[in-house]
Amino acid sequence: MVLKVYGSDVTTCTRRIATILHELQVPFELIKIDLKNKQNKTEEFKKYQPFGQIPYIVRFSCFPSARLLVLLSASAQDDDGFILFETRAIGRYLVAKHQAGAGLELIPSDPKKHALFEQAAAFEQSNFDPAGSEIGLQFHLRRLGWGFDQAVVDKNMPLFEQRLEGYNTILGKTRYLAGDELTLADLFHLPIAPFVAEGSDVFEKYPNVACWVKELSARPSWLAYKDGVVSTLAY
Ligand SMILES: N[C@@H](CCC(=O)N[C@@H](CS)C(=O)NCC(=O)O)C(=O)O
Repeated sequence: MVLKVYGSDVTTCTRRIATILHELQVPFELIKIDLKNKQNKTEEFKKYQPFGQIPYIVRFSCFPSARLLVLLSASAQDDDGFILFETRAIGRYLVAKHQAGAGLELIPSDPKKHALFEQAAAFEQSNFDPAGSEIGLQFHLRRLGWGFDQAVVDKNMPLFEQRLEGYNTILGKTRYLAGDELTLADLFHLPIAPFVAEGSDVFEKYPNVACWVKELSARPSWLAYKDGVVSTLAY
């Protein structure tokens, strides 16, 4: 297997990576980490992810049987055995590596378009994710039967709605967050946006946002893993 994702079939972060891999049509093997038994907090795990969090990826440039030969040869690639964590960094790396082959431009090269992508990626992390992920996580936990805390939803909803006003303005001008083409910044909102939509009708108050969330939630890359991430060896 070329790319290994150390994560979980159910968690939000692993879904984000699986969705990006699907967009890029990059096969991957999911290595499940047992969060319930705190496998992610073992010293062995923390050798690869020092914060004890999932997911992280390990990339190999060829299949195991051929790996030694490649490592011994001049054709060994720099990123053979390359390990990376943090979903947004992983997403950027995967796109940089594979978007040309997939015929996509999820991170635009034109300087102005690139800057708009970075702007959207920054406001996803600072304006959408803090309250959105708290709310989305509660609905996700409820669906899994792992508990639900309405107080967390109530506490985060006012700030989230304030942020959605800004999103509604932006999406009133362009189809996506960084212009009229889909970028990785839009994909960073998966899986949180659909998880919020599953448990609440808050997006309906912001019609441009509702339309954008519906479109993202209908993408084959989201539908493929919305009920759980599985190893995908071929598309
Ligand atoms: N900012 C990190 C967050 C990683 C993260 O919080 N992962 C969660 C699962 S979605 C986790 O490992 N939780 C267990 C823990 O923090 O102990 C990323 O985007 O990769």
